[in-house]
Amino acid sequence: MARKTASDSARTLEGHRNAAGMKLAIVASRFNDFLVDKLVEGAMDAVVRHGGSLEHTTLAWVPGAFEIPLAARRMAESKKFDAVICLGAVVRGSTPHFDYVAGEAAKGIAAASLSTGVPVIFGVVTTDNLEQAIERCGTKAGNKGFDAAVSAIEMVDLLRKI
Ligand code: INI
Repeated sequence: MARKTASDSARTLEGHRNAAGMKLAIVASRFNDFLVDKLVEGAMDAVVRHGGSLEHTTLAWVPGAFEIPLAARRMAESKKFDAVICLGAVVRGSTPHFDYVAGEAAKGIAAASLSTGVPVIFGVVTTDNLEQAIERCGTKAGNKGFDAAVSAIEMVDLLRKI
């Protein structure tokens, strides 16, 4: 159902969350893999719950969040995928170079999306401490991997309508 707008006459575009037939890629970083594994599970759960298929989903592992952009960009450039979902966990407490790793991951993911025109979704958990990270990886604060996959599905459908 399209969102209501202030004007009845405005044409409103909104992506639907139906992943049937979509080819999705996930790029996941192994650093903090006890957290990232949960994000991957969440993303795959979202794909299946929204009508997608894991047979059409490709998972690529990279060493850390810093390496996500290059792999994500290569996957997006390949045009084999409708969207690329980037998953990682960067925890400030244990990362003196947190700002560099998290910042480069965020910038690189955005650049990959804009330069290829393929939705490349930011599902990297960046937190001050481990407790906050655990909360975002499938406990108190939901699962950011699930959320990232839903964003990917919605963006693929939206771009098809524009
Ligand atoms: N990579 C992460 O994904 N999360 C982190 O918390 C992290 N810490 O703590 O340093 C991290 N570092 C590795 C980095 O992403 C690169 O893999 C490494 O610097 C090699 O380029």
